[in-house]
Amino acid sequence: MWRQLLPVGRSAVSGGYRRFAWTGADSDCRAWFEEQARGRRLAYEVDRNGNQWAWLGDPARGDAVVTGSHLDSVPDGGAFDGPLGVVSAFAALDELRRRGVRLAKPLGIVNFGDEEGARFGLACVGSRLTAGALTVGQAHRLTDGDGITLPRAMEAAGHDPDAIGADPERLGRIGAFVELHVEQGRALDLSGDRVGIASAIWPHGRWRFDFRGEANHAGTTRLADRRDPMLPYAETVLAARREAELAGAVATFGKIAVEPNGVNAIPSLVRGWLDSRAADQERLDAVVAGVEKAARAHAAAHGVGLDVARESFTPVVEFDHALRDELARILGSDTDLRVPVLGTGAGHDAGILSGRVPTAMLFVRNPTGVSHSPAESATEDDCVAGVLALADVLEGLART
Ligand code: HGY
Ligand code: MN
Ligand code: MN
Ligand code: MN
Repeated sequence: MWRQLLPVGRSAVSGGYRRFAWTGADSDCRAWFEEQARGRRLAYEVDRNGNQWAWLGDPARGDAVVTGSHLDSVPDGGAFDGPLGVVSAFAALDELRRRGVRLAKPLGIVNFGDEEGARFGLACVGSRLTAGALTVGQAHRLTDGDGITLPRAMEAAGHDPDAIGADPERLGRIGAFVELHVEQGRALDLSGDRVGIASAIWPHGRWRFDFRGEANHAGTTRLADRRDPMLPYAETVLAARREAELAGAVATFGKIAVEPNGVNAIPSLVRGWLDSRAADQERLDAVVAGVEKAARAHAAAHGVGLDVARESFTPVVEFDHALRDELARILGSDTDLRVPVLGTGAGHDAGILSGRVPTAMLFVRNPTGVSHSPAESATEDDCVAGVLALADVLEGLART
């Protein structure tokens, strides 16, 4: 199963993945999901927002136990971020069938669309739409780097963009959602454990910094006559690192757009995106305020204009304590598996659903700790431990 998915959207050069929402690679991933569902005689459907669902039992009965994750990726992403959760969901179902478990509740497997937001700039579009955390109007205005809007991209992939919208009835039928995900960090590697349970997702967001200067000739414009936006941008990137260190948080300027983007032209515009995350809101606010203050001072010093806009924000997510404790109880009975509880700075669909549906996450050890990179890794043994832990959890939550 895993091997069939591996080649989809993979670069022969870097070994990284490029599976952007509503592209050919995304369609191939969706075809794989449908094949896995139908091959297991599961009821298959695509919801109004393009998320894919596979059901054992009728979800209309309610109190369903659902597991899954996403199949899309960041540019040049790793093999496990997202797909491990979806593959493990199907493998855990296979394990329940092997055990002969009789389920008292409907069991669902989901692939949430566009979790990474790599194409349209907003993470978790499929789950946000379903949860009503993104309006139809906001979604229709999402546009990719080539000026293609989300509705047009959906339509080109054969999905009706006018059908999108909140789906409270669907969420109302879910009694528990458990997302298994490769750990994006080294906590399990350092603690020597194969599997962990998530306690919380840090508050995090994305801010856009537009530095507006004056395009001019790189060879003939005296330094004193320049209004070069690249300079305050560079100083702001360094300021972000200092602010993050001060607050014990993280801050990243990982994406930049330059106009006119010519080697021999002083830019007219430098657009940079800040991704910042912290263990609590106070620290996050301190980082963003500090970066914005520094950016305004540096822009003014270079005679450059500055606009700052918050593009997305996700408040802290404390996962459902009762469900988290239930997972710990279920897994705790599995004597040879210690299962620590850990927080994360990574956003997930589980974070979006949390608060609307009892939600929990399981993490599988990543020996490199690296993610959003081809170097992301997980050993076969740890992946199997993750599948067995997920099967235990699903059995414990859905059994007669
Ligand atoms: O950005 C994130 O934290 C997630 O991987 N989408
Ligand atoms: Mn990711
Ligand atoms: Mn992910
Ligand atoms: Mn996720």
